[in-house]
Amino acid sequence: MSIANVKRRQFIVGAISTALAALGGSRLLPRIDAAPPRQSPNGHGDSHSGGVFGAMGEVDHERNGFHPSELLVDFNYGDQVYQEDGRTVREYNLIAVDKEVEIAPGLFFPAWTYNGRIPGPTIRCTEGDLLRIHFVNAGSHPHTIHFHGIHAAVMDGIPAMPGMPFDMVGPGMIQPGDSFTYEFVAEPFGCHLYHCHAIPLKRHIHKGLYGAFIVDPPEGRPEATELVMVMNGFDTNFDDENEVYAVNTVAFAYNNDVIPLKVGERVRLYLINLTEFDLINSFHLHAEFFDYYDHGTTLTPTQRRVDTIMQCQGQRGILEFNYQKPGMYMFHAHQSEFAELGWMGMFHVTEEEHHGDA
Ligand SMILES: [Cu+2]
Repeated sequence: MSIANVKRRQFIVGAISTALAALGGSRLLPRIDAAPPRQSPNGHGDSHSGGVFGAMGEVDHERNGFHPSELLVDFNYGDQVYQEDGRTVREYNLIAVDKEVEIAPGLFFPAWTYNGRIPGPTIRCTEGDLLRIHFVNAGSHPHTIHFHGIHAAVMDGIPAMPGMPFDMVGPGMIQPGDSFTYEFVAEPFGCHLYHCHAIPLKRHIHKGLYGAFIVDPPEGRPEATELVMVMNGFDTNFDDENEVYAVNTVAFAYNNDVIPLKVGERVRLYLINLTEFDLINSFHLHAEFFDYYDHGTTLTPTQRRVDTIMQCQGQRGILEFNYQKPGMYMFHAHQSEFAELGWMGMFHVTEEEHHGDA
């Protein structure tokens, strides 16, 4: 890590700590009044209040065009759905657009996006459905969509190789202004992802061209409150290291808008790692344990009663848990640096119904 990087990171952490010292966490408190006290009894923060993570100011979610609380529960089952030859067909429209996204208060990132949001739409279907994904490249660079799953090479969304025929590698990079329809049968069931596979790959992924791809088993899964979290990071000075980390893009989003849960309700969390530049990312749940389904491709857990899992880039899985006691519970990357730079949030567990609102 260069000295410039250290300074950059120190600046961001410093800004966060300073902000909290100034706010004393008070901005958080009105929204989380059932939380344990986080400030000194006189209502003013003391010098230790930097122990609460957060960020100064507010991200303008309206300007971004998406809200992290909505991304959690926004499942796209198809822009058009119909039957064809005895099979369910789901059509989706994905458009690559360049867009400046505010990833922390006042910090704007020149992103490349699918449909103007990071992560892109959560594509959801059932195993065996036929998917038609209409891709339009309205961005300034060539892009593709590469889906994780089982499909023909021609639909794999990789760059074309010199001399290779179309039926071996497909259309290759979709140039600005061009379009292509990816079509395949959704399999296997699981928690998957899609991303741009244009070259240089790390730049195209890191810029924001990725999303969750959830394929439900034909028999479904037990009823649960379902959430999607895509772990990501942002290299704001383009030195191949991240300065900001998050789930669903906005640093500390779920500190500012805590995620309401009900005591005893089953929570199913689709977790996907799309962090570039760092070898692994992780998820740690406070004060509870979860079952984990690696890649989501099984109906029985691949790990039971763990409170931390790690994922390399592209790895993903399903967490299932339920909180037994009301309270405010943290979740975050267990790389402390990631947590302090934005990748942490809170579950607010109460006895009350929250009507599925996140
Ligand atoms: Cu791309």
